[in-house]
Amino acid sequence: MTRKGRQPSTPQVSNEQKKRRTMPEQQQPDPHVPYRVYKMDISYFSGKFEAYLRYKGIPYTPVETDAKVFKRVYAHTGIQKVPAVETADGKWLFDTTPMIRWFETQYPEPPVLPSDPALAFIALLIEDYGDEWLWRPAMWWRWVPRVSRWALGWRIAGAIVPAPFTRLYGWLFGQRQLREWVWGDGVTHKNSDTVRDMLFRELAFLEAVLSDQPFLLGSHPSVADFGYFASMFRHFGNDPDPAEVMRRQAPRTYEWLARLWNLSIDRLPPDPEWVWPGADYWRPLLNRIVKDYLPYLHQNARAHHEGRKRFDYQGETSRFPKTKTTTYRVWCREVLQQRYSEMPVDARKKVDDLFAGSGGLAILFADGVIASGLAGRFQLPLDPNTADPVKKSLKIALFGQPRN
Ligand SMILES: N[C@@H](CCC(=O)N[C@@H](CS)C(=O)NCC(=O)O)C(=O)O
Repeated sequence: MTRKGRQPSTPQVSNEQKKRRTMPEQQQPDPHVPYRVYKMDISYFSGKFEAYLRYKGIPYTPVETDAKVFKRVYAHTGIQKVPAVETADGKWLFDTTPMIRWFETQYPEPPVLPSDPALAFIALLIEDYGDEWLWRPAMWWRWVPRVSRWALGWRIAGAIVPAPFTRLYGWLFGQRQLREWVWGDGVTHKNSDTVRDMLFRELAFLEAVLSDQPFLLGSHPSVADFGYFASMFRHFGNDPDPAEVMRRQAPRTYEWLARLWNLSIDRLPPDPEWVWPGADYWRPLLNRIVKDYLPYLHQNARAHHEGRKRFDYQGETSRFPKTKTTTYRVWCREVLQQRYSEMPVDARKKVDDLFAGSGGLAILFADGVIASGLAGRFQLPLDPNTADPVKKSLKIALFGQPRN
């Protein structure tokens, strides 16, 4: 694998799909096409986003990110993170959740949100849970086992620095990840096994739901699938230790990863058949959302509001002392509150009734709306005239930008 050798320029869609997606009925040429997608091939969120684009048949050219590309992404989006998108007419997009939202406005078929507003809200909530709550165990499984830390550190280093420095940089990067996301972020020797075991609970849930239907909410993938896909595809289904766990304990999940990655809509029934998450095997996940994830979002938002850089998270099944306060996740909570409030009354009632069995959704609104101050930042596409080209600090240039 050479540093600059992996920049395929072929759009990742068949000609048939291209025709279908790029020539909608309106006959207008799409000024945004083709998209350049800056990504890293072992990255959690790049995997999520590419799976989405592939399923929708949206033509794009993947560009593997190296130090130079990171610099460009930073200058245009203000954050050194992938995936990011540059459109053919020079617009920029970043962050998978608002990007998917924007792409849905451009390419509505097939929709990745169920038509029932109650189920659509649940899909968005699961997407967010997958994105944010599964990040910690994904970091644990990638960076705590030494084989994985060395292999992945080296792999990432190969994309960023020239050959003589890859081992050293890979080692430093592994240490940075442990400090930022594991031992420096509320994982201790006492709760380390709990974080490791979060994977087993997710696999048990996925195996149950996938034995009944091909995708989490029925016959077609929804944003709930893409949210879960992030950790499952590029981390748990890929890294040396959890990939073997998955192959042994969760073969249906392993199969779902390939199914989603290789999906084209011609192979699906014409009309989606969405399934309400009422079966018993959903309860453990609904409990985790209500008793762990939403309390985490609430406590994080409070800490943000009170100007605390760290807080002691306490949920039903876990405790993360001195975890870092994350402004981005204050924004995630705001978005969920907004989506909930946008639902018609009967849809809200349906959602409330479902979550009542887990203790109810009141926690989503505890202390009301706590503003992140980030709302304007995620209006996509970014406006090239108002976005200041951002200058990088030396710290970001040397150590990257782990936090949003
Ligand atoms: N919320 C963002 C997260 C993007 C993100 O965290 N990307 C990681 C790779 S998966 C990254 O670029 N990290 C750069 C770094 O750690 O320096 C999204 O949904 O796109």
